[in-house]
Amino acid sequence: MNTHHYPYGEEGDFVLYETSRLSENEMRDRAIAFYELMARRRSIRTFSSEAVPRDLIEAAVRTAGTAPSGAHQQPWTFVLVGDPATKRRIRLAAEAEERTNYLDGRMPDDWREEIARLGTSWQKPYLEEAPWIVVLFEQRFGLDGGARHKHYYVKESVGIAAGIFIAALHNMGLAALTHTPSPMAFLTKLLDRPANERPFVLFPIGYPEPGSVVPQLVRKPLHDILVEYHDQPTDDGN
Ligand code: IYR
Repeated sequence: MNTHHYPYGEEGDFVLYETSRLSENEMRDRAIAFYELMARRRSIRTFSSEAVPRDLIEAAVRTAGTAPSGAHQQPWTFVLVGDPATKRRIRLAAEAEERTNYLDGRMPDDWREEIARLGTSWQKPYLEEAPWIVVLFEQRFGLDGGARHKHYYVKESVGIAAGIFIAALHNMGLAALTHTPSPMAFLTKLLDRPANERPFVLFPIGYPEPGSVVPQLVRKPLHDILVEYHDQPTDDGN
C-alpha cells in the first residue's frame, strides 16, 4: 500500500518531507523562547565599526534563501558590500536623495510627522560606519539568456526573505537597520546590477555601537493584531 501523499499530480520529482513531531510542551517552550528572542530585536542606527566575519553574513543570506517564493522562482539577489569606498559612495548618493526629502520639501508633511519620533534626518553615517551593507534586490522578471521570464509574487517573496534575513541576523547577535533610502534606484547603477533587478531594501549590518539608544516604541498587543473570524449563523438558522 502506498502511504505517501501526492497531491501534486504527475509532474515533477518528489521526495519524502522529513519533519519531527514535538510534544505540545516542547512546542510551547520553543514558541515562547523564539518570541522572547525576536521581541528583543530593534532596528539600530548607530553601528560599531568593529569587523564582522563575512561567513556570518553568508550564513544569514543562506537562511534567507530558504524563504518560500512564488513558483519557487527565488526572485532575490543579496548584494554584499564591505569595502569602504563603495560604502561611502552609497552614503553620499543616499544622502543626496534624502536631503531632497528632508530639506527641499519632497517629503509630505504627514509622512514627516509620522517619522518625527524616530529622530531620523537626511544624514546616513551608518552607511559608512557599519562593516557590511547588504542590498536586497528583487528580480522583477527572470533573464535566461536574454529572454524575459515572468516572475510571480515578487514583492511577497522578497519581503518574506527579508524577514527571515532579519531574524537570522538577530539570532546570531548582529544588528541591522531595515533601510529604504528614497528613491533608491541609484543602487542599481552604483552596484552594477542587471536591468531586471530593482533595489528592495538595504541593510547596514554590524554590532551596535556600545551605548546605542533606540526610540522607546511599543509593539501592538496581540488583541490588536489578531482577530479570530467566527462563522455566523444566517437569519434562517443555516
Ligand atoms: N527613507 C527616509 C525616511 C524614513 C522613512 C521611514 I517609513 C522611516 O521609518 C524612517 C525614515 C530615511 O531613511 O530617512
